[in-house]
Amino acid sequence: MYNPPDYYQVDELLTDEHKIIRSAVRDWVERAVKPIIDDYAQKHEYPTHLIKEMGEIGAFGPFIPEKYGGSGLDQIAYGLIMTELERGDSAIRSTASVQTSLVMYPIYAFGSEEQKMKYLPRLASGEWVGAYGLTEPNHGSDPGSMLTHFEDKGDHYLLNGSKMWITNASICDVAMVWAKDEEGKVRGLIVERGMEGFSTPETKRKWSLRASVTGELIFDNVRVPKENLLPNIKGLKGPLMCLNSARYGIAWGVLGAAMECYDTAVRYALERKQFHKPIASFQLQQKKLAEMLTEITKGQLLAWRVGMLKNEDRATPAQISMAKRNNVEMALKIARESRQVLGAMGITGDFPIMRHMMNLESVITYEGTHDIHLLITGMDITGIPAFE
Ligand code: TGC
Ligand code: FAD
Repeated sequence: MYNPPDYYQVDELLTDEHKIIRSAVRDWVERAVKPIIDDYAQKHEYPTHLIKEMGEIGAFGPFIPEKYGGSGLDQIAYGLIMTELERGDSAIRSTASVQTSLVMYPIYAFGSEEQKMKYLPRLASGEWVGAYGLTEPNHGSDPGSMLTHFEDKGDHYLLNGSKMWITNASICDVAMVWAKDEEGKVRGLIVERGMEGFSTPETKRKWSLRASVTGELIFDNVRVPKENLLPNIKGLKGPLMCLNSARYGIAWGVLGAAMECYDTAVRYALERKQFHKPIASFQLQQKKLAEMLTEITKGQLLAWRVGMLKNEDRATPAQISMAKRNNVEMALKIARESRQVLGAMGITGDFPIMRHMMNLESVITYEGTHDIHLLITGMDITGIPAFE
């Protein structure tokens, strides 16, 4: 039975509703994700059958109002759901992050009422899968230099360009695409599968997030209906506001990966004997476990506090960057240390550690690299942007 660490009784900071939601998602992950996920990762395949189930358990749009198919929950509930999903695999949490924070959120925050009614309920239920196109082949950390653009052709927009490294690209029904208008302003367009000139080749041979689909979004003279433009946002701050929400979810999500690795390492250390004793009795192994628990506890408190600030609409982008950066690095270090506790067994698919470790190599890069988040903190301290 999984017994997550809670060294500082962070549970006491949660409501009964939070605990019920967490427990329901945890049960689902235990039942539907954990038994199959290693096979899918080994095969480099995405378990598409889980998408509808994720919709059913409320993993899509938990903080979106019920009127639009969401659950109307707070940010702590969103975070707890992300933790449980990522305990299963970062690929599962990625799908929920993209759907919720990067596709539903911009439609909810910047879309027309017609757009909200058309897209949000279908995305919430998992009937439609969303993708988010910001990164381009030559513009990753610097999305403001994007080349994807559209022209006003009177009764429609004509979209050209390409996006790369896009989660769920080849299985998406709708893509939230950020492109420049004729004045060079970044705008959001909802592109639907089936629009002529829109293709989504898959990126293969990944060593990380192998149970997730990654690909390109290619726009070759795509005619996008005018009603698919998000009316209420202009400029790079639009896509960056979506990232605030997704980065926040990641700060919680990676706690799940870290806890799963820690839990595996503790159990193994207590059972595995060398030199006639459990390896847990050696100081070097205890140091690893003690440091892991310390870092998880700090990460929990960061995530919880930034969530409470977010509930009050007071969390700054820089505070969110700090939580994402700290917690992802913490989880990656814990995965690496846990792998060592298991010795050779740690490299096999019999344990979840190596899979988490490889996944976290993507998580530390996407949604803003580790370096970019450090520079965001640096800018917040000094007032001086050091990006260029
Ligand atoms: P800069 O000039 O600083 O800012 C442009 C405008 O945006 C505003 N702004 C923000 N607004 C809201 N939230 C934020 N976090 C914001 N950061 C900046 C800013 O105030 C300004 O507004 P205005 O009104 O003055 O125009 O922009 P810059 O071009 O210098 O870039 C800044 C930088 C480097 C921090 C930013 O571009 C950045 O964060 N780069 C990293 C890119 C990134 O994170 N990409 C992620 C792609 S999506 C993804 O990875 C999904 S993975 C999905 C999964 O599977 O889970
Ligand atoms: P680059 O920007 O080229 O950076 C390369 C290196 O240079 C990094 O170490 C970086 O930190 C460093 N660097 C860059 N600029 C600076 C600077 N100013 N100062 C110091 N160092 C710097 N994007 C989407 O839009 N949608 C998605 O759904 C999505 N899903 C993804 C899924 C996966 C599996 C992966 C791996 C990526 C995904 N991404 C997605 C893209 C991701 O957001 C980018 O990879 C990320 O923003 C970094 O861009 P880049 O890879 O082009 O690296």
